[in-house]
Amino acid sequence: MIEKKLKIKVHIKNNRWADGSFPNTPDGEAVFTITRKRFAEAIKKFEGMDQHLDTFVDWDTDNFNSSMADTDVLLTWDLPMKNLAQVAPNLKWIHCIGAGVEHMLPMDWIPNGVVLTNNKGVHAAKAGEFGLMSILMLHSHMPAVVTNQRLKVYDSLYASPIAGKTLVVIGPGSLGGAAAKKVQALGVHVIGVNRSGRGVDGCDEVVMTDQLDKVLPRADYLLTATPDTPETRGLLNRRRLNLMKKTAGIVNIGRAALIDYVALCDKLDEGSLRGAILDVFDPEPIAKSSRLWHTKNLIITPHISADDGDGYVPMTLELFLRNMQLFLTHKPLLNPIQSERGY
Ligand code: OXD
Repeated sequence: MIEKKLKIKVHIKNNRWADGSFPNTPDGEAVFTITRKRFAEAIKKFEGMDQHLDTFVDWDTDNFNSSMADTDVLLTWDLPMKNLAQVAPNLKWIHCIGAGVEHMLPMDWIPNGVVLTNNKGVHAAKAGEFGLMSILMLHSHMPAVVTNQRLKVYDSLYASPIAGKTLVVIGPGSLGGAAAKKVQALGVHVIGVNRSGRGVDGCDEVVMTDQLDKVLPRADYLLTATPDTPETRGLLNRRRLNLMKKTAGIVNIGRAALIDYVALCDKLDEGSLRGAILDVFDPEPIAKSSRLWHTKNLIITPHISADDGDGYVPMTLELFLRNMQLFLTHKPLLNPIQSERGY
């Protein structure tokens, strides 16, 4: 039961697209914008909720300071963090419309008593399909086929069904776990790598991160789906990439900082990996001068692996409003970020 109380002011901060920002394309802006219409559509499923909310839809920081003065809840990708307690003295909860919150690190700016939540779960279905597609593409030599096509090379690259191969997933959480389940269903042996070593659906084995060196040489395929934190940054360095089979393929749908892309490009160019499919970069968009564009057996996808083009905002709002029910009834929120961990 939602108890009767004064209205909760929700400030929705949308971002106009801009290079080097989020979103960084006009298409991205269309996918991620929370319009008044989309909000009204989503709230229909939550009977009586609208009478508790006073919602202000904004762009960038057009009205940020004036509106945040009496805002209780902020729904956004990012925000000006400086002096937040003074700018928004009533603020109690910030929901980030992304899964990754590395742009908010370090989280020493969060005022006492303010909870930060993220969009975990919204990406799973799309990431699962994209992960499965990418592993099958690597298995069928598609990065090499595309490279050959550019070079007008007609080379027959055969592959058998994938059953019996081994996939290592670094970060078998919401995104990586969804991909693991789909790939495992094809008879692939899946090894998860996470901080705790605790079992995960879709993984036949799970090892702790400190066992990574032991499992990398077993990987026919490697899928990485980690947040960008001090612990994950640079984890897949040149030394570790060198532990992998020459025939192995790599997919990254998490964050670029996990992998040494220079070392990866070296290995791809010299033919000591089967191929790679990378969806995340730093910076995004990739500079026109980047070596990535012409690296052999590399397929670039522009950060589209986990974002459902039609469903992203409806799913985000469904999660946000479910959380709002908890907020209104003073219950713990879903997806709280642990600021010291950074995810
Ligand atoms: C996210 C992403 O963090 O799509 O939401 O990368």
